[in-house]
Amino acid sequence: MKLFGYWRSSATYRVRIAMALKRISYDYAPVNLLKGEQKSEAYLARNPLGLVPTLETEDGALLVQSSAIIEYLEETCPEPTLLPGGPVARANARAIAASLASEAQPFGNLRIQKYLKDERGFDEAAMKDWMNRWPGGAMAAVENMLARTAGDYCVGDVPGLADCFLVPQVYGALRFGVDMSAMTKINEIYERCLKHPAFEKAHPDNQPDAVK
Ligand SMILES: N[C@@H](CCC(=O)N[C@@H](CS)C(=O)NCC(=O)O)C(=O)O
Repeated sequence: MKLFGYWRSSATYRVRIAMALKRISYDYAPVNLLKGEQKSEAYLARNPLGLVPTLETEDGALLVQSSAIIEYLEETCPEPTLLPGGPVARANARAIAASLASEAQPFGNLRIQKYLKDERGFDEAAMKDWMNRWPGGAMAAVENMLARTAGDYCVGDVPGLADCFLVPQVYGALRFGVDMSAMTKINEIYERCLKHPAFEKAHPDNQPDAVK
């Protein structure tokens, strides 16, 4: 399989964590978002959304949207599973992942940042305020959900789907100055995940296209 992505992309990072947890090996094809390669004709032919990641499967299918890619991996490589036991725990894991994927990450995406800075004149302080209010606000809601679901990881004591979404979101939030000081459980899980070998392998700094 071949994963098209970018080292700092949170959506690519989710897929890398899932693949590392499942011990799936793959080739990596960097797409430089800062150079706009996601909008090139060649890349759009692979991913009509113009976003990373894209996963090319062994039989040549081109999969887009990190949630759909992770579901595909779960279906085709069920062990070790990313989902906790029991329908309620599974619903909670999916709810945390969905909250981060649809209510936090989109508001901090590169194209939104570019629009706010270039077309709306947002300076650094206004950007920080935006990041705290929108992605940060959604993360604060997830912190409250974790009070019901977390053990050592987001749902129970085994890392899984929700952690694949949480860790990249925290990585981005730290970059963009989101105040996470009151997000005790999120910080605790993040620190624990960083020490886990699969999360370490998937970390942006450990990717071939990482800029040191
Ligand atoms: N919902 C999509 C989000 C993908 C996404 O937003 N990717 C970002 C990087 S994290 C991207 O490609 N941004 C490029 C741009 O904004 O032009 C997914 O989960 O795959």
